[in-house]
Amino acid sequence: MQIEKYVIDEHNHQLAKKHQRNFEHVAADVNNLDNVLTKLQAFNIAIPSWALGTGGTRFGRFSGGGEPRSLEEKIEDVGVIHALNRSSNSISLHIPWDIPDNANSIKQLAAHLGLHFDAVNSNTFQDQADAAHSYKYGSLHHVDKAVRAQAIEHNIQVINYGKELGSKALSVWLSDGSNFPGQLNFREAFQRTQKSLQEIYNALPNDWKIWIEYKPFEPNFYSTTIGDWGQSLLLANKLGDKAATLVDLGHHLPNTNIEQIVSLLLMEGKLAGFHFNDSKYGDDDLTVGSINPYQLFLIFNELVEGMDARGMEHATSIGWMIDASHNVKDPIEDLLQSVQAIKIAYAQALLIDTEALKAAQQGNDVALAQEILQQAYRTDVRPLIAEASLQAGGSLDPISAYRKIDVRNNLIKERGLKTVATGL
Ligand code: LRH
Ligand code: MN
Ligand code: MN
Repeated sequence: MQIEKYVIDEHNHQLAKKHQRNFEHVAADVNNLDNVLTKLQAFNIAIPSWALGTGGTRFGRFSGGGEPRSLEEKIEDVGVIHALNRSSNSISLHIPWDIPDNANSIKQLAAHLGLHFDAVNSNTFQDQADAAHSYKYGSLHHVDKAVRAQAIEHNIQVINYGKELGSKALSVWLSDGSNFPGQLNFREAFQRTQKSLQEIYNALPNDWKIWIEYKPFEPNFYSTTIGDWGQSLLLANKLGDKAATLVDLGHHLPNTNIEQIVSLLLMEGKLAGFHFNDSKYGDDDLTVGSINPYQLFLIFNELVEGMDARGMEHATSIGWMIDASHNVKDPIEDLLQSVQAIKIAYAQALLIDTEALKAAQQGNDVALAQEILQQAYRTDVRPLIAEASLQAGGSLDPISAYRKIDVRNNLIKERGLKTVATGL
């Protein structure tokens, strides 16, 4: 299914008057309006191929109908998202959940929809049917060299798939860890991981990056071999310039100050990018901004400030990606909401009066510093995002357009009610 531009235009037309009123009201107080609109239009967030079907839990899975049955159909779904919001121009593949055997035709289909391929993700946290060795006790940190070699080989194969698709980064998340004290020698496990990663690093093309994701728990509940940003950064520093740390918002213990981590990784030139999601308890993978939008805003405050300080291009200097999926909402609506939440936080951060904030910090005027941040956070920036989307040829209100066009029922007609996409 493909959404024609005139359908979006028609829907925009119905919303135009109200939008104009709202937009003029907010725009009147924004003195860097052109800059904000230009930056919003340049900003894109990659969609994970594994989030286009209804997510499962270990207790069950309830398919929503019309789920993509193939990689081609997943790409079409991302095409729908991008046509509506003009901010989702790439897809991130998880291999072997998606195997791009026919790279040329896959690439063509994506290009036809205005899409390209973001980071490719390897998977050594599940055993594959034809694999010689099991990852039950880990992959890159495994005590058995043969298991490590299999996991290294898989990562190199993922790089090769990515090369054919035009990706520029390999994203590595390991579930390696231990469930019980005594199970592992921490130092040796870390050293084996480093050696294995070094071999993968050596296979990276010159213009590629390796993004090292950390996570403190799950599926292991005593230790994780790359458990936090310190351990990831340690590895990235040992590996070299092409390695950096990937921040998945759900991969922190409760109340962690993620924005401070972001600030320091940026300072070190070691922030690879993000897996955006939200959570209340752990790695809940809930829709971005659905639980703690203020934290998201504070992260974007650090991003905008830190990137500007280092002269970095916001849209292209790091990887922007969603890693959210769950089991009750229409996945496309969920992803539209996630992208919207990210753009809202970004736009609010762009509105911060940075000079005034700096002065308040220098003068230790704590109350004023808080006022300045919250002035931006409490601004309803949705009309600015709608305007940026309109100017880029997208929808003023992607979710209401999606419903009006009745995309899901059309997908169910096309694909059937009982389809299950590959993924978690
Ligand atoms: C691990 C993780 C990692 C995986 C994805 C499916 O929790 O965040 O990024 O690749 O989930
Ligand atoms: Mn992740
Ligand atoms: Mn996760």
